Amino acid sequence: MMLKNDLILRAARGEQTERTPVWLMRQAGRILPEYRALRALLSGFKELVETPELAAEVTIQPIDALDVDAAIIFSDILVVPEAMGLTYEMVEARGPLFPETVKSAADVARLRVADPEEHLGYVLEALRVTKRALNGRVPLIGFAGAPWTILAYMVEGHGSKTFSKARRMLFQEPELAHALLRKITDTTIAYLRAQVEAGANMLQVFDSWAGILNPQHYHTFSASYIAEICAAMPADVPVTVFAKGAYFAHEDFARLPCRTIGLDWNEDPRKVRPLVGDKTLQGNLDPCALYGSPDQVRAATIEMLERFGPQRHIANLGHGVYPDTDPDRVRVFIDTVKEHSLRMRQD
Ligand code: 1CP
Repeated sequence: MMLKNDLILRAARGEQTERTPVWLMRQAGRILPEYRALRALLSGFKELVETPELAAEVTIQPIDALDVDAAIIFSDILVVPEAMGLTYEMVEARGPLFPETVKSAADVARLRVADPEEHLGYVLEALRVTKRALNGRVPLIGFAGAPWTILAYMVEGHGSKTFSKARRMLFQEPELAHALLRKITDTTIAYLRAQVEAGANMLQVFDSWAGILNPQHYHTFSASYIAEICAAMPADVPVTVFAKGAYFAHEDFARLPCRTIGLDWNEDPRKVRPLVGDKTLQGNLDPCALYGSPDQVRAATIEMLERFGPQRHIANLGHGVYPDTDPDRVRVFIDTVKEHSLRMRQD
């Protein structure tokens, strides 16, 4: 299947593009009325994630509604711990909850390295259905959580500001942490490779809790495993690593065998560029900028584009779009990227 729009793939590979590609983290979800309408008919989040036709439908909604340059498969990073044997619940308006957590070597021993077709077949089927329905309109992004971020949920059991149980394990029982990270990494490598076979054109690794580690721990317990994952991917599939808050880890980023580094809104791309070689950068508008007036959104977007420069940039927010954002402001953001990035190439 020939892609009609491959801007994001070319930008990720570092090739020249005629304008800057744009998509939004969490573009499929509660910002869209068509998502909320479908969601209201269902028992919950998991039904949506586990029904391939429905997951495909909400994956494509932002392509129709927002005209973004990529689709990201509708799923969650927490399907991986579940496939390994640790079931999650998605508590309405609160977030994920693991009734059982990992506390001991026996707990780690009980977990399996998941088989993608057997334990995550519903995600792979959603990718196949989405791919067919997209009919080459835009590339499809597959994703997984970084092993450290997955460990954080498996040990803590739910979201947390500090994830102090998980960080405590790194200090008290580093060997146990490594044993768990090993199993998560092996599962994730097989899972992401299977996503590519099922139709993903590029991949993103979300290390949402990178920023709470000290630099040594980040290097040892997170970046090293992400590097292994990137190295195990097919050479023609660009990988983006988004490690939120890891402004201390630019040297680790530079060495990662991935094409693109995602930046959150605390980072200045002008400072990061010279530190990461020829990698492409993704990001990084503050999601709160979208609460401004249309003129304010336009101005903030233009300022962001100028900081990144015209090439080797994939425009996005610095984290997921907040659910109460007005889709019309999102459209202003997207249209401004398209118009202004053309203009940047003319003068
Ligand atoms: O019913 C709902 O609408 C629940 C909200 C929701 C949604 C829409 C959750 C619960 N997950 C998702 C989908 C999701 N999760 C996507 C979909 C594709 C997209 O449009 O982008 C993606 C990429 C994720 C990835 C994800 N899940 C991350 C990494 C990215 C990030 O935001 O940092 C994390 C940390 C999660 C865990 C998770 N799932 C859901 C929530 C509320 C959370 C965060 C919990 C916490 O604060 O710790």
